[in-house]
Amino acid sequence: MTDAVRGYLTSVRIALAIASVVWATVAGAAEPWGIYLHDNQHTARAAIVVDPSILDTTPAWSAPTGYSIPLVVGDRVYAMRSQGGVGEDETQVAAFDLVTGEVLWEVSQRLIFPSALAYHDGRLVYVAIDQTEFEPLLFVRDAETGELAYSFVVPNPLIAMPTIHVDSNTGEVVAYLAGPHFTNLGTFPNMTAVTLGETSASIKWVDPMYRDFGDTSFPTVVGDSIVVVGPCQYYAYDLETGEINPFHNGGCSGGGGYTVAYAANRKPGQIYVVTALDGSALGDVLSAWEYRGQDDITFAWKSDEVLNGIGVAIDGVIGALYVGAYDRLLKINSSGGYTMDFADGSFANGMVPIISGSHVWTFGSSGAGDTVAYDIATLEEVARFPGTRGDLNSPFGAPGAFGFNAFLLDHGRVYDYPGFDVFLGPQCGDPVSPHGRIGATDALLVLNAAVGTTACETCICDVDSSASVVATDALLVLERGVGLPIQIACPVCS
Ligand SMILES: [Ca+2]
Repeated sequence: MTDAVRGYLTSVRIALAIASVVWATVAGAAEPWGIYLHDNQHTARAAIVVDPSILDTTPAWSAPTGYSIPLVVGDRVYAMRSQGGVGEDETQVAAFDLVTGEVLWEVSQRLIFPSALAYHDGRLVYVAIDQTEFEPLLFVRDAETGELAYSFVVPNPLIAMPTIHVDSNTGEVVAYLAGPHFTNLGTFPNMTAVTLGETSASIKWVDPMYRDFGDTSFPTVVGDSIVVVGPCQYYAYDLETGEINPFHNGGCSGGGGYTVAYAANRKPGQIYVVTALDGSALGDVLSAWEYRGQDDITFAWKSDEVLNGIGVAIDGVIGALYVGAYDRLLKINSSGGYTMDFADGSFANGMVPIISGSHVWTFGSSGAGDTVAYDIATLEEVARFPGTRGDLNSPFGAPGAFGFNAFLLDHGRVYDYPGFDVFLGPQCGDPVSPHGRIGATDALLVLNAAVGTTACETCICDVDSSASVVATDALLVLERGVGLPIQIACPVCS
């Protein structure tokens, strides 16, 4: 390497170092998948578009055994490995690099039955029984460093997943915790609202009464309410006061629970419930409820299909609903509840499809099955990826989560099961498969893009964020590919 080239590269690196401050900000602004099913309405629909046909069909990396329910925020993945009730085992919480799988931080705790993680505003929140004090605690952890911000004693320990909601008027941040009333450990409130502060928390309200839902109904934010359901028994709580509206009583009772989805963009908004409507029902059905306020929730329609899914995905464009029914994936009209179309297949019990762009993703039924992506309009199969959670009995039924040109296949929250797999498409400086690895073929493609013989988006090939793809980009990719510690960062895709 000549002195002139070396000097040039040094100046490029200085420019990169300055610019990386800006890029870090931009990357953090990308729309996250910060909670199971993407959002507090549990639409199961990503805001970013991931095209399954451009992803490698072998994983770029896989998380260690037991890591499940991955959350994606920018270029990071957060996940937990639950001790799953195994007394001598510990629980781990970790942050991974989305592209390389590098563990950025990992902490171990002695916990009993931890909830899944929820990400909110730079923090991770979860609930578990502390094995030392034997107290139910809510933990708030800094997502950047993994440091514990604080813990707080809560009245109900067996939470599957907290829902973190910000009051749009006051800015108050509240965690809603749903759990079973009667348990082997004692009797607990079904629902608690906890206000989360910077350095401590406080109880906002508690519903001390017995209700017919358990920990498997993850609280869904519906307008000014929080909605949870058990078989035949549907409830809305006032977000602010905890006042309850048992808006449907189908005559049966028991625990358990299902997670409802909410279409907030409809007028009026519509709640979708997949469970028994009444004691005479042969199986779970999909019903829709119009929401005009905490005290005004009315039945709209029900589908006649018998389902084996536990939730729906809502298509944001035409409002169609996607749900599993044993050997069919159903596309259901959200205005009348009739079946518009279906795809044949063998779908996992308790599946919740997820949507990104114009594709709907599903789990196959057996452990040896695949995760399959369908075109949302035609229900034609587009791509399949090896692996599925199968028919395991778990309230977490979604195939996974999405990041930038990335799909994270979740094998389910089951003790000792494989960790999630990460399937990647083109990344910054990494236009050519295999993705997650930068090599000479990547540099060659960037060079071809620089001289105009092939096309490459700036978010993949403009690795110094100069707003154009030139020979310098190819050189930087080549240096990175041979192992030099070159920092590369591309502008965000338009
Ligand atoms: Ca590559």
